[in-house]
Amino acid sequence: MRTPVIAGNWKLYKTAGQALELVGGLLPLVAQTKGVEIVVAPVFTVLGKVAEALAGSNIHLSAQDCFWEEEGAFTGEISSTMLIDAGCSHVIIGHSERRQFFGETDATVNKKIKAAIKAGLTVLFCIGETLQEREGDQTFDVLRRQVTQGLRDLSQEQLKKVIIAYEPVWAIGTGKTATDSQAQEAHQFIRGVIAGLYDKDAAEEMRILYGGSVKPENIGGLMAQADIDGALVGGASLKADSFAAIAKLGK
Ligand code: G2H
Repeated sequence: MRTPVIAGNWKLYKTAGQALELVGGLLPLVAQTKGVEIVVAPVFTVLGKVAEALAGSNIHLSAQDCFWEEEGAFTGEISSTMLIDAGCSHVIIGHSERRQFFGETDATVNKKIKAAIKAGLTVLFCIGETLQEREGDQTFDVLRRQVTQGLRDLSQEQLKKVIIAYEPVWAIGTGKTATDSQAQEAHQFIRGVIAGLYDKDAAEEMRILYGGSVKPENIGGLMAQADIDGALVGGASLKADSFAAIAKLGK
């Protein structure tokens, strides 16, 4: 059985005070929520403070990105070891906003995933097609390429530290969610790619999350799909009540 994951990607929101207020509201709401891996991903500058607030709780801390080198002359970057030092157990890598606005490629995603796993982090590895790619009937080619290249050279043992997040770019922050069956079709395809790259056991174990305008109103239908193991939530993770409601609907 795959433990579901509900992860909140706070993106570029929340100053320290706002982040602590959100966590303070969330902690009591999910304290009794069991059988779901709950994760929040604030901005770098508040990681340490949020880590202190989450200590001893059932909420895991994630960063939104990391660099592939451990240290060196790389102005502006943060390494996986530094994220662990700040209290993180997870990191998001390859989010479509990083691919779109910050030059992230399948090759840089692969380097980051390898470095993060080597340091001991669990990776939330994001993939997904754009609207143009979907309309051009390229969805499955794009997903296969992103999975194959992103996971290149990872052993089956290392793969256990990876959670895939399928986020169709056209559904991110737009209010347009993929239908339950569109999402299921993509998730099933991704699981098949993992089976081809590794084996059936690896595919069965892989958690595959859906992301893109997930809300309390649509999480139930998504979670009812056989290959959907949770959600990466943006907008709806910025309020304690909506994120807690989503976490409670995890299978
Ligand atoms: C997709 C998602 C979180 P939202 O980016 O990663 O954001 O739920 O706002 O579409």
